[in-house]
Amino acid sequence: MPKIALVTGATSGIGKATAIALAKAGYAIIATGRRAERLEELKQQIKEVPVYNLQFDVRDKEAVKQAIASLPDEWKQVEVLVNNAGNAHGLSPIQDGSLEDWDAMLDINVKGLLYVSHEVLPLMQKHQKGHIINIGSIAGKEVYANGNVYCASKHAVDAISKAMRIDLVQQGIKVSEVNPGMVETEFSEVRFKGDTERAAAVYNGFEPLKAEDIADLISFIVTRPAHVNLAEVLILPTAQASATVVNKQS
Ligand code: NDP
Ligand code: 8X3
Repeated sequence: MPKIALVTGATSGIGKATAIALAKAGYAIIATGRRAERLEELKQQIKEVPVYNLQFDVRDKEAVKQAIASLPDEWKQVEVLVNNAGNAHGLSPIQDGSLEDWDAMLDINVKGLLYVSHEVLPLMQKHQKGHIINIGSIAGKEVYANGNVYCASKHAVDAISKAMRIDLVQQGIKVSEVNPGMVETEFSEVRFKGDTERAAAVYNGFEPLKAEDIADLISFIVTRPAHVNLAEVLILPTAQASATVVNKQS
């Protein structure tokens, strides 16, 4: 069995592109997400290495526990964990926010990342080796109007990543945080609850990042020599200078 990478949220966007890129880099892939048919399609698409699918909702800690425990022994030596599953839900001033949206963002982006890490870390600790890549965001470095709870969830990912790095350094486990700016994926469709026109408008007038750009970066990060850790990377489209400053042409 080649080295193993587990990617959460591999059914779409950054996670899917990362699974494909890491497979090209020679990693066997554990692909996770809720949409089983998308996981199956990905498995068919990746020809280079073995792929193992785990379908679960990262919000459900029992399901996370059971899914990781169910891995066959030959799949248990996970070397790379990409904590990618997450989304924004809504874009409203705090006074108009929806409790369901707030729960979704904090439960998925923060608690989901913790639940998955909690189950995978013992597998890494056993071998005193591993690399966790947490997908944060520019929204974890800055806040912007109406981004309130999404920004809070990504600031939490930033804090958790720094804390993980401190707690795991004695065990030889690397922790990296990748903080993208605007990437055209299903992200805005989810944020705007299926309003594809509003979602597409987010990326009008400039060239956003592609999921593959983030996947390339993750592939680069995990293939550095053992003594090198790219601890934090902010990656932006050329047209983006900050969370709110974008050079739009139209
Ligand atoms: P997508 O909507 O394209 O992908 C989100 C992925 O997360 C899907 O595979 C989805 O799988 C998974 N996911 C969502 N909720 C759950 C859940 N409850 N349980 C399990 N899996 C879940 O968006 P992106 O690829 O853009 O987003 C990936 C990460 O990148 C997120 O953490 C996002 O915050 C971050 N990010 C995105 C940016 C962007 O501009 N696009 C910029 C900065 C960061 P499924 O629905 O099948 O469960
Ligand atoms: C996604 C990037 O700027 O839409 O994390 O919040 S942004």
